[in-house]
Amino acid sequence: MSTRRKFIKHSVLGGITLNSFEILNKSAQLFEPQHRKGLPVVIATWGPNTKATAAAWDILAKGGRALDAVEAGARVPEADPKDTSVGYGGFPDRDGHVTLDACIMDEFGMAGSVSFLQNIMHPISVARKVMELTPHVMLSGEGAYRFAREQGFPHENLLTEEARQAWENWKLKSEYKPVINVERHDTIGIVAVDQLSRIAGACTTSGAAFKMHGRVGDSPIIGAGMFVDNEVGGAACTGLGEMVLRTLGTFLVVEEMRRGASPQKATEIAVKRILSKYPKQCEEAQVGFIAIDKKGRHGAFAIHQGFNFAMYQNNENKVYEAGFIIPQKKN
Ligand code: SD4
Repeated sequence: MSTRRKFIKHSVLGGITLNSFEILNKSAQLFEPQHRKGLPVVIATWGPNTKATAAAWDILAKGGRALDAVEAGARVPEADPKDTSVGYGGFPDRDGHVTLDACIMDEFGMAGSVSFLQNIMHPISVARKVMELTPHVMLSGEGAYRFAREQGFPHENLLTEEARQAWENWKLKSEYKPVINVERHDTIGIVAVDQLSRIAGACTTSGAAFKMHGRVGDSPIIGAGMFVDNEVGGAACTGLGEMVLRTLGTFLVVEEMRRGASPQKATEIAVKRILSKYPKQCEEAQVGFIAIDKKGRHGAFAIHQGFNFAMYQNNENKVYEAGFIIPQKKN
């Protein structure tokens, strides 16, 4: 792990200036991971999601389909009450409602998505049903809920006591402010390539904590929170969805890989696109991308230091630090 990446010292980068960009452009290739290849492989945003990559690996190792693997992986944090940014236990919006967004994509380029879904623990599985059983890509709100119930998903209260308490505390000031790398977990984006080189991806979240009621982020939007193309590879992301929505970040990552960029370089390009358009917002907000290509090479990059990811490959399930542009402030 320690030899896996060479991190550049960023002490020269006090803030985000034009000079910083020039330095970054020169030094970005130093983040290039020393690639292992090898299929199958599964990669997920955030370290605690080794449990999700393990669930996905159980399927991949037996020769299973990437689509089944990413769905199984995404369901792990969805059911975990301790994970406060996905599914059950997710922090609510400012009115106290847990509202969920998710999307999934298979090796045929088919896609399914749900947004603003309430009281259903596994939005990723509802998204898969939208993909497989309807002529549509996306169902939202009440319609998504009704469809889920018709498909046999139970109605559940997803607001845990811990999340309710956090909401009560938030209401004391009612300040909405993006917080970087909260507890080092967040939205799960997960991408897998199976033994037959089939690529699939999934993304599921309770969205930004204490968001406006009705707000939908990047996570259920194909090409924003997640995108795969079976010819090329796949990407997923986490962080402040508005910045990803405006740049269609994961679509950009996959298109850059199509044009020949390594997964690492492609994630760096997507982060730099965001940084160049919204430098002020980037001082406070985090976005991190993960990517893998059809050969099983991977990459990961974020605006701020502190983004990590889980990857299961060659029988090893490990957590790695992503490359970044802005180093953590020293206290
Ligand atoms: C969103 N990207 O709703 C998601 C949530 C997330 O850090 O990853 N928050 O904006």
